[in-house]
This record gives sequence, structure tokens and C-alpha cells, in this order.
Amino acid sequence: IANVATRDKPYYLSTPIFYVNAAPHVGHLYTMVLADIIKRWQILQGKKVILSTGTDEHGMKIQQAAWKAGNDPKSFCDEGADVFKTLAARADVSHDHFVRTTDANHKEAVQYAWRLLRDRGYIYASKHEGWYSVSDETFYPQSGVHLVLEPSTGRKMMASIETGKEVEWTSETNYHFRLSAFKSQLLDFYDQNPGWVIPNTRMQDVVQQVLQGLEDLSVSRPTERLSWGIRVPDDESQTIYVWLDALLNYATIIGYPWTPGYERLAGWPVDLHVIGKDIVRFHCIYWPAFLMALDLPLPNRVLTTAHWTLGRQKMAKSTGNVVNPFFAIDRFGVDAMRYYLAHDGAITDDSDYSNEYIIERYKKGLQNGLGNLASRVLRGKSWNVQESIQTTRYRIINDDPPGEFSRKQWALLRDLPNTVKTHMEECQVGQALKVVMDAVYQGNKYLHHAAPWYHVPPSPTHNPNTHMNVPPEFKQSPEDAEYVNTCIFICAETLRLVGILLQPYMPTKSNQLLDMLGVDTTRRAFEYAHVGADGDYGQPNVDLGKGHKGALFPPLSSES
Ligand code: ME8
Repeated sequence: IANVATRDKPYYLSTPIFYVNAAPHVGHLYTMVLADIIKRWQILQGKKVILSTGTDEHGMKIQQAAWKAGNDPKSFCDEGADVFKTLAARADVSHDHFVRTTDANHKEAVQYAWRLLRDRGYIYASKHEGWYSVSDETFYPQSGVHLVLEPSTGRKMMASIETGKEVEWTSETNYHFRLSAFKSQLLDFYDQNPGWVIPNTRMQDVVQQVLQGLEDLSVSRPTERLSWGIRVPDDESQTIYVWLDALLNYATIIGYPWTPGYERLAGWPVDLHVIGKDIVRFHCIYWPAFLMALDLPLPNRVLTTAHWTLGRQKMAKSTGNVVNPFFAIDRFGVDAMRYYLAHDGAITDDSDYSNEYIIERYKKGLQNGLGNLASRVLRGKSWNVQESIQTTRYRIINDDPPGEFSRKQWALLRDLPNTVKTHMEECQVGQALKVVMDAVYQGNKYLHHAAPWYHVPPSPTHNPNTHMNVPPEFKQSPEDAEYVNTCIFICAETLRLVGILLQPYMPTKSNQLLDMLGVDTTRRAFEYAHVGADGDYGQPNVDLGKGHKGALFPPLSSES
């Protein structure tokens, strides 16, 4: 164990596990992609990382959806889980584990946890009475219901004020978890970890909710009402509440219950949960309370994201207001979609999804931004760059390059990796991307203003329009050569740094770019994302002439 304890704990991050009652939409894709970007970022930092995702397969909703589809629940879930797995593969989401709550080891581990909670006195049986809605699968307080007339029949009935669904007075015995006992322990924890929930506004909401008081939580349902789930150990008449079952996935997928002393090696505790803002209460109040009761260390952080809307309405499978993620990937390409989702998907405020925005981002950022800079530097026939590279190659310059424009771009590049790192440490994935893209936009401006083509002798193959001011008898002075070298160096370094930093976002395109630059595959980690870090003075490892010359981001074929 001594040996195990000193080994590094892998960085462990998770997505929620998704309900299989309907097909995935772009909101699910966003969560997966965001988690994958963070995973790849941590790998870039040299960490060992575990990413888990999966499907949430028990409960009334799934049971009913299966019946509706004329399928038995297990086959229905098998098909649903496959669709989410396929989506992860199509989106280049590099998960290490895919948990299914119907997996035998998950079910056994949940029952183990239940027994532990029960034996420690955190679970007790009690009678529960209240207004229950079968379709919402929840109890409502007296203040949450009212008398209405059923629209079709005029029959008087009690219904939920919130959802309009019929409720019935129900009395049942089920098990409760002593959530109320954890109020002060939770508040102490939030107090000691003020940055636990990102963003801070949601952290404050959580604290407020707990301050207002916690009621014990019903954690089982009568099996006659909910049979598609994990049975309560030693009481077949009760089935475990889906959220207790589901939250435990984060532990069961990495081998809970662990041999004491081995949990760190397995990855526990979770470093980061990535979730949508719709499930904050479950992850930030119930989950830490369950873990405290189980005596397990709490997750280090929870990143809660805003939602994607379509026509300003939340994208949700229950309403059918959704975008099919497979179609979107087919149309725009996986890296372009990852780029768009990371760029426009917000943490705090909701984002409205639109194909027009995707096309706009593609044109501005990828085609005219990054793709254009790459082709100007790597295929710079118009300004003779190939000839220049062959004659001067480029040398790594000292950190005081000549000329105002060069100095400005140089300073930008010098700050770039640390600025990106600062944002990523706060899980501001979109902000970090915008900083990288700004380096690209500035790179293009820099090249335009620095205009190295005026310092290169015209060649028979050159485009005369770009050499209008260069007379045929132009002789390149050593200063001209140095100037051109500086420009090529700074632009190539812009591309190299950007290529490294974009790997988490666009794994394929960024590596294609790094191939085009001739950057060795062993020199693509974050430690190389510094100006001049790849090679010694005068001997760059970047080989601009090496890679293939196709356009990195060809025009989108369907722009209408
Ligand atoms: O809640 N925009 O599963 P779920 C952005 N099984 N993200 C969205 C989104 C949207 N419009 N809609 C969904 C569940 N998501 C439970 C979780 S975890 C132990 C159990 C994302 O299929 C977002 O991350 O309803 C949200 O939290 C998740 O999908 C919910 O997926």
C-alpha cells in the first residue's frame, strides 16, 4: 500500500450519464465535447487522465419509453446506450469508461453502498403521504397543487400547478435518507471550498438552497410502481430511487468499493464533474451528502454549464425542440462542430444554436483565420516564401525582433500560453479558445502590415501584383533577409503555438496543421507551446517545407 499511496492519482473527470429514453441532441454533445476538451488539455499538461461517461437506464421514464416503443426495457436500453457510444466515437470523445447503470457490477456496488448507508443509520423506513403525480414521478406539497377541471371531460381533479399533471393522494412506505442531518457539514464544506462550483453564481444558489433547509430525501419507490431499477437489499418490495443509483456511477465505474488504500490509484476523488445547470441540486447537495455518509472524499470541483436553446427555447428531448448531433457533425465536420460548441457554448448564459452562426464561425475563425494564415505561410507562392525558406530557412530570433509589428506579435505570443492556461484552470474553455483565435487574427494582421513580400526579390513564378513596388533589379540586403526571416519565424511560431494549443479542441485539424509545419509528434505538449521552445537558436525543428499542402479548412460545401 505504501507503494500505491505514493503513485500519482490520475486526473478523473466525468460527464453526467445520459437518459436513454430519447435520442441524444446537441446539448448532450456539448457536455461530452467540453469534458473531452478538458481531458485533452490535462493530457497536454502531461497528466494521466480518466474520462467517464455513460447512460442512466433505470426509472419510470425509461420503463414507459420502452413500453411505448414496444420493446423490453433491457433491449431498449441496449439500443439507447449504443447510440450514445456511437455519438462519442463520432465526436472524437476519448472516454476511458462508459458506464451503464444496468451493468451487473454497478448494481452490486449500489446495493453495497445502500447497505452501508442503512447500517450507519442514514437510511430509515417511514410512511410518506402526499400528492403524487405518476407522470412527473414526484410528490408535490399541498401548496404545489390545485383543483382543476379536466379539459376534455370537465371532471374535477387535483393537478400540479407547475406541470398541470394530475396528482393523487398517495400514502406509501418507503425509505428515506437523512439529508437534513448534513446541513451544517455541507455548509462548512462550501465555506471552506468557495470555488467548488463553477460559476460562482451557481455556488451561491447552492448555499442559499441549503441555508433554507433540507428535508430528508425519499430514496426508494414501491416496486409495484417502479420495477425497472435496482432492488433495495433485503426488501424486494422497494426499488432504489434513480438518482441515488445514478450518482453512484461516478464511483462504481472506477471500481467502488475499493480495497482500502487503493481508491486514489483508481482515480478517486473525482477532480471535475461536468454537468448542465439542470442537475446542480443533485450533484452539489445530494451527492456530497451521500459521500459524507459513505465516508468518501468529495469531488474537487463541479463545472456547471448553461444550456443550448433553439429559437430561445431550451433544447430538450421532452419537447422535441432539438438538433440531431449526427446530422450536424456530418454537415460541418467533427472539428468544426467542436470548435463551434466550445466557442459559442456558454457557462453562465444560455446560447442559441444556429447553422448560420456555425457557418459564420467557420468562415471567420477557421477558413479565413487559421486556414488562411497557414496557407499564406506554408504555401506563400504569392510572396515567394518557398524561395525564402529555401534560401534563408528561418532562424529562431532573439526576443527583441526588429520592427514595431514584429515586437507586438512577439509579445502576444509570449503571453499566449499562460493566458490560455489561466482560463483553462478556471474551466473557461470558450475564453481560452478565443484567446488562441485572437493570436491567429493578429497573426494575419501582422503579416499584412509587415508585408515581407516587399523584401523578397521577384522570381519568375511570382505573382506580379504583390510585388508592385519591387523593381526587377531589386537586390536583397542582409537587413531585408533578416526582416523576412523574422516575419516567417513569427508567423510560423504563431501557427505552431496555436496548433499545439488547439489540440484539445480540434484534435484532427490541429495535428494536420502541426504535420504541415513539420513539428515532430514528440514535441506537441504544452511545454513546447512557447516561442522558440522547439529548437535551438539557428536550428529550428520546424520544417515548413515538409507537410502536405492541401487547404486546412476548405470552403463548406453546403452554405445555404
Ligand atoms: O439529467 N444544453 O440526463 P439527461 C446543454 N440522467 N446541455 C444539455 C442540454 C441543453 N439544452 N440538455 C441536456 C440526466 N444537456 C441524468 C443525469 S448524472 C448522475 C444523471 C446536458 O439525459 C447537460 O449536461 O437529461 C445535462 O446535465 C445533461 O445533458 C442531462 O442529460
